[in-house]
Amino acid sequence: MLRHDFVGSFPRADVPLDPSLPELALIGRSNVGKSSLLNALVGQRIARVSQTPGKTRALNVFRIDIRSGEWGVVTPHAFYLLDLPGYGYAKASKTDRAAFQHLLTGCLERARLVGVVWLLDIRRTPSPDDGAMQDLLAARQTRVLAALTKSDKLPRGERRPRERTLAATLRLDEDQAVVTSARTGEGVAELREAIEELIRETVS
Ligand SMILES: Nc1nc2c(ncn2[C@@H]2O[C@H](COP(=O)(O)OP(=O)(O)OP(=O)(O)O)[C@@H](O)[C@H]2O)c(=O)[nH]1
Ligand SMILES: [Mg+2]
Repeated sequence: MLRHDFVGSFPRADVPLDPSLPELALIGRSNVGKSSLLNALVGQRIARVSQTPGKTRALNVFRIDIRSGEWGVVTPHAFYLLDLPGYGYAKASKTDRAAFQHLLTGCLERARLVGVVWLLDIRRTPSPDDGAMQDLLAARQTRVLAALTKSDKLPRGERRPRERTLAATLRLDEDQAVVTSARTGEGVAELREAIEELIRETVS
């Protein structure tokens, strides 16, 4: 991913984006590291990060231009990356939680959404909210890349076994899951490639 632009911050999921391009959403519990991973993917701090859950409060849209050169041929692909509020933040007000949920489910219905990057903290057992998200994604047959975040907080030797356990719990293929850390950069290139592959598949 080379070029990126901040398109805007929107309170509603049905905002029209012009030009129309494939879209990919970052979803996961509050504080799981969505905005941090977005920054790691593009290699720059474009999304706001905070220690306090509930930082991202709107649909933030970034336009990404991929340029992959093979055999001297440069193929440009562009898509929108959608950074969303997290789910499951217990301390958020009831109104906020309902609004965030509405935004999230609305985004899953966007006509040009090609899939989601679903973030799960590698150290944690999936929460009931994660389970509800899993059901929603399955019902909608949304394509999922799972990013297991904050791997730097787990000793190296425990990462693969934990990846296998989580993939089994969430009924994901192991090639759908990537161990990542926004802090050390582990898995970021691999995730970037998986995203680019998904975008390429949908536009070709
Ligand atoms: N150690 C470690 N901390 C991380 C990593 N990624 C994010 N964090 C920290 O986790 C906290 C939350 O990160 P955010 O990127 O704001 O999380 P978010 O999912 O966007 O949160 P909301 O917008 O509130 O839903 C911040 O304190 C980050 O510094 C990581 O890979 N390793
Ligand atoms: Mg955020």
